[in-house]
Amino acid sequence: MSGGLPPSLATAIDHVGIAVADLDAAAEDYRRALGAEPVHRERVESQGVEEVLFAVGGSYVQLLGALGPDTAVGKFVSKRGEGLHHVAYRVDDVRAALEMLRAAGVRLVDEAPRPGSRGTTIAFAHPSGFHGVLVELVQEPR
Ligand code: V0V
Ligand code: CO
Repeated sequence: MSGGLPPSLATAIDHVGIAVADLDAAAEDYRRALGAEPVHRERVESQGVEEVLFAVGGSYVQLLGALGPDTAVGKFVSKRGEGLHHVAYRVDDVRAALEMLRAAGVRLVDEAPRPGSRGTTIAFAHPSGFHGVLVELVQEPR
């Protein structure tokens, strides 16, 4: 199935981001439903979010609470309600992955990598290129 295609973009699903209205309440619901404690909690001021992470296999579920109404997640929750906010693909090199998307004609949100949580490096591609789903690229700390 590789005829004519470049090397694949990603190595795994890093996480699924879920926008929630009340982070503490959502974290408790997920804790009970998944039967697992959260593995990480962090405020990422530059993205206007606070996250709670649950590990599932080698991937995470990322609950996202908005730090204010004018943030990406704040606007999302008020317009669309709680739910799937983005799918994050794990890549070896965010800068190279952004170039691959650009070469494929995919509309980008970020022209250059930015800091994410856990010391990761991240970048976003627009939902229009992925049939309505916002896409994040994640490079783990080296
Ligand atoms: C908005 N729209 C979305 C969407 N957010 N569609 C799918 N998935 C989303 N997450 C739709 C919205 O319903 C509207 O559709 C349209 O886009 C314009 O909405 P808007 O509220 O005016 O939004 P924009 O255009 O101002 O911004 C949307 C984008 C923005 C995606 C460009 O949210 C953005 O830059 N996101 C990247 C940063 C981010 O999301 N950070 C939070 C996660 P209609 O009504 O026109 O049909 S931070 C994170 O994950 C971290 C730190 C980490 O993992 O480490
Ligand atoms: Co994310």
